[in-house]
Amino acid sequence: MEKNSKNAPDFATSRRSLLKGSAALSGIALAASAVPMPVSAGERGTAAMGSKAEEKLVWSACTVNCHSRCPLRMHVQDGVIKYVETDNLGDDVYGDFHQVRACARGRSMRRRVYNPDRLKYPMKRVGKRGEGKFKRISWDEAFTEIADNLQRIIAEHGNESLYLPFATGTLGATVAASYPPPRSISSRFMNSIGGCLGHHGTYSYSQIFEAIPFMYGSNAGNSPTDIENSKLVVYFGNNPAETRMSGGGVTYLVQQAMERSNARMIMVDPRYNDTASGREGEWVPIRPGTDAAFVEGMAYVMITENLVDQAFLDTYCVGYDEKTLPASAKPNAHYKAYILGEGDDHTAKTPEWAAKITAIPKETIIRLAREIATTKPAYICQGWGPQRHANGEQAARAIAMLACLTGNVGINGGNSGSREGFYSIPFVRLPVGENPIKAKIPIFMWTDAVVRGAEMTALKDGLKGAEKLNKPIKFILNYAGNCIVNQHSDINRTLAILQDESQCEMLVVIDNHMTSTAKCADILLPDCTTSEQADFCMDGSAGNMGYVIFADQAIEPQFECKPVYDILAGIAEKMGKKEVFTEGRSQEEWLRYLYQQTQEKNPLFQDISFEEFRQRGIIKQQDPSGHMVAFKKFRQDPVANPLTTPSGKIEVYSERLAKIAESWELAEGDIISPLPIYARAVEGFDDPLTEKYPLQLVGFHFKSRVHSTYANVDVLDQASLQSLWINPIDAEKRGIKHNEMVRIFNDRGETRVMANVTPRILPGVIAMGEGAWYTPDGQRVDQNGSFNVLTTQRPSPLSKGNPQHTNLVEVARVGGE
Ligand SMILES: Nc1nc2c(c(=O)[nH]1)N[C@H]1C(S)=C(S)[C@@H](COP(=O)(O)OP(=O)(O)OC[C@H]3O[C@@H](n4cnc5c(=O)[nH]c(N)nc54)[C@H](O)[C@@H]3O)O[C@H]1N2
Ligand SMILES: Nc1nc2c(c(=O)[nH]1)N[C@H]1C(S)=C(S)[C@@H](COP(=O)(O)OP(=O)(O)OC[C@H]3O[C@@H](n4cnc5c(=O)[nH]c(N)nc54)[C@H](O)[C@@H]3O)O[C@H]1N2
Ligand code: SF4
Ligand SMILES: [Mo]
Repeated sequence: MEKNSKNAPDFATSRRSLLKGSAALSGIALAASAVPMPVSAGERGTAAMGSKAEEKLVWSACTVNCHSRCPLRMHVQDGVIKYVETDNLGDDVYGDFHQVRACARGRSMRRRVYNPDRLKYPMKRVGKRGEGKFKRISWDEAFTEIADNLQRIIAEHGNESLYLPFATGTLGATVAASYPPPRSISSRFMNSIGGCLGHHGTYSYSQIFEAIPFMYGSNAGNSPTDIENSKLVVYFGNNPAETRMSGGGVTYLVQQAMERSNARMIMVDPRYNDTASGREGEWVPIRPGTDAAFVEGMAYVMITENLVDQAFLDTYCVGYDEKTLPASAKPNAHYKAYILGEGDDHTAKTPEWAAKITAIPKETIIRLAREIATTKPAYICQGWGPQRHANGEQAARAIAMLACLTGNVGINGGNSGSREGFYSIPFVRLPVGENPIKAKIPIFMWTDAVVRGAEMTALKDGLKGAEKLNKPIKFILNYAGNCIVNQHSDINRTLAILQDESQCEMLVVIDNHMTSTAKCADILLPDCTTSEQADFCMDGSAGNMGYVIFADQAIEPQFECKPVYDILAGIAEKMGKKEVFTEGRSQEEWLRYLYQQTQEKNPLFQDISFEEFRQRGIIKQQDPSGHMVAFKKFRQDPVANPLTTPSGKIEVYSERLAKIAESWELAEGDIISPLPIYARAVEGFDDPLTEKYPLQLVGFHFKSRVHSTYANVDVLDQASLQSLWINPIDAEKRGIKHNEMVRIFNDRGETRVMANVTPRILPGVIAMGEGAWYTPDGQRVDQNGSFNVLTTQRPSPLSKGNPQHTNLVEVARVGGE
């Protein structure tokens, strides 16, 4: 029986049936507080006062991976969510316990819960993988089929052939967390049946997280609230107005802090992004993948004009000049020699040199070098755009080098050049047990592990924890992720791999919606949404304010959906592992248990009972140590408080990287350098492939969705349409007009979308939001601006991460040649 369906509101309008760009819909702003509702203002008032007996108010949350987490106050009547509000607690004063107000996506949660794409009951595939043909089965049949296959595959290939891919749909949850493995319910399940192949890195920040610790020992950054002490904010590819949108996010804090300090903002980005637009700062358009060359051009000016912070470089760094160069390095292998043209390449990194690579005029490079060197403190910070590239590890370290050259590390108002830091409240998480399998693949290389797992090695493929793999991946459990198809690179390659069923023998998908990954499942299981179960939600990036949300159950499970906890317990039971998995607890009992453990460890919660927390909905706390200042103690006393690098100092020259560069088997064109310097990118602006595909295509994380989640919510799609940003110069060359449909293509695939002809993007570069749902036409041509038909599965050199912003393509009018 499809229970509850009779009460559900009718959101059956398909996202594609609304006319794109129609005047009637263009007025829907992302700031709109709620979806169009069959509830009058009067009724809302009554509901809020609670005088209608049948209406209840339940605190829930949006737990997706946007790096915020927002409380949603669900108004429920007759078992149906009638409307959605958000945090209304606190004075909303900056520096105090400000409100964690949800963005328009979270406020449209009803349209995700009551979506026509909702999965209703367990299903088994009957067509080809990806075709989306299924038959309905019972939960018992599903559990048996999965357990039988797991037992067979474990017997034949061992637990190393089982895999959990990147899957961040419920990253913010606690019992139902889908990621990361040390906290996720799916790894608790795997560990209770003997473990699985592990992974390292993430699609978010593989390159920077691998690279920057070679310099600093960690990735720490100052909290954005510390900008109130800054004179200058220098952002490289950082766009909090779109990627940290809510009251729990960074954008509000940055605005408030900049108002206090009156700091100027310099935005280095190929796009005039939403964070820069409308401000009095400066947009520095840059060719994708060339940030390191920009830093070098500025370093040349700073060195030759005596503007570097020499005392800082001498005291805190290794390898800036000959004085601190490690003995193992060649005498001219230091940073200063490289910049001045005294290194092995005999090329001075002059502003003229940098201008040719970056497309930033040399006068701008000189002017900005002087400004950044002399305006202190400067908050130098990068988003993860510059590092999601084929040469992203080098770019990330190079940007951090700018913070070292100017001595901005370890001080209030400065930053390490890494991404912002944030505070989260210590809270006891779901224990996941131990994974006995130690081998870890780079997270981005799972398709290779399916095809040639047994050939993968540490030196060639970046494995950690083992020299080589013994088995390819044979079984994938994909819970709350769309990174099998939509979010992984080169969709056409992935689909071809999956369609050979002798390779990956079973793919189990647990989701709420019929996504492109779900269409490939062998067994497809319908999960409850966050609104249909109780959990804790935490770890938003709210600068120096942490918070935890009690995300209670607002409505009954829809249709035949079950919470993931019960789903995995059901499979574990068939394998004789139920007790190991559940330890005899229900989901509610786990919540009570984790809360009790937290109360014992964290005084903040001691006087708040579980039931009080449930009523209160959200608990906030300021970082007890004020603004986070990365490497503050090291700056104060580098001898007493060394970094965790081998030398204890900031390693401008890294001996460890020198060794890796020598010993690893790198693919042709891959560069790992001991210095934080520019490396050419395979498929970069000067790749010979530009003769065929002359445009650089960058991606960005888009306000109308969180990756592919919320992408099937019609009003969000209409509020901010998927489009291709293209400069008028490039559009004119191709006869492309604004709002006209275009084809974007390369050897890997093709997608179609509307052109947004705009001067907000550098000529020679085009950009498109990532995450739109893959919608093929049967001929491998995507019809919906789905990014990953164009991206490559060739990993970056050091972290073997996803270079999804490095792509060469061509664009043409649909119907043109
Ligand atoms: N081209 C390109 N590709 C990219 C990126 C890029 O910049 N460019 N970015 C990469 C990055 S940084 C990331 S983090 C990844 C993100 O990739 P994913 O982790 O795959 O994120 P989503 O696309 O949001 O997919 C989340 C899935 O979880 C499901 N879901 C949501 N809530 C629930 C729930 O309560 N229960 C269950 N069972 N399922 C739920 C959603 O329906 C959706 O299918 O994408 C990567 N892919
Ligand atoms: N609304 C929304 N918010 C999100 C997400 C979402 O999908 N939607 N995803 C969340 C997740 S999981 C993540 S990992 C983060 C992603 O956070 P980021 O990785 O920081 O976001 P991006 O939009 O990929 O990149 C930021 C900016 O970098 C620019 N950029 C690209 N290449 C280069 C380059 O070579 N140099 C320079 N200087 N700039 C470059 C892009 O144009 C973009 O404006 O966002 C999170 N927040
Ligand atoms: S998408 Fe992110 S910012 Fe928006 S409501 Fe959800 S958690 Fe908050
Ligand atoms: Mo991410």
